[in-house]
Amino acid sequence: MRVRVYIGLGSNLSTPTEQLRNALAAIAALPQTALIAQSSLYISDPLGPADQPRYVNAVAALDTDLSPLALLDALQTIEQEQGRTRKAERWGPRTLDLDILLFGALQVDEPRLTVPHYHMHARAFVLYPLAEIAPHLRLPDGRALTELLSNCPFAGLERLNETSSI
Ligand code: A4P
Ligand code: MG
Repeated sequence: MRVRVYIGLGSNLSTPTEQLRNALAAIAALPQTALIAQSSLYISDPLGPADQPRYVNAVAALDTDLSPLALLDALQTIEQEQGRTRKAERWGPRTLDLDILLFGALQVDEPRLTVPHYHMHARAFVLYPLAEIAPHLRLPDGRALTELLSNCPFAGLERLNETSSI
């Protein structure tokens, strides 16, 4: 059954805008999946260790027949293909991070997968791109995206135009 899914994309190494554009093309090519919408790219101040480059973030909407874990596997394969190496440091720099933000109205709490993504409700670099492509969205717990945005300043974000590259 087709489910509407939202993916958060992030990168702060190796030409992040290119990483995100390549990842969006790879997501669009996934089996049993259609890329429905993609937000603008945003530059954002790093959350976590401050001694790392600024991030580029975006959000994509997909419709998929894949199960949540099959989609996670597919996204992790894309991360690996784009040179991601997992390091011990939490929230450290990375070439590509693909997070499943929402999977329809599903709530998942498994060792490999927590959905909704645990910090999405408080992250400007997730909420503002999400609002661009799904302004009327509600989380599975009933909270409206507009309500989350009103508690989350746009500070530290910068929207890029389509041809910009960093
Ligand atoms: N996992 C559990 N739930 C999910 C989900 N909903 N989507 C598991 C994707 N993966 C999920 O992820 C660790 C494990 O989480 C995966 O193996 C998967 O089974 P990871 O990508 O290896 O680790 P991580 O991303 O370093 O850790 P974490 O805690 O997920 O970090 P976040 O929350 O992704 O934050 N600052 C800015 N400005 N922009 C950013 O994008 N990103 C981070 C990473 C830190 N600071 C940032 C940004
Ligand atoms: Mg992650």
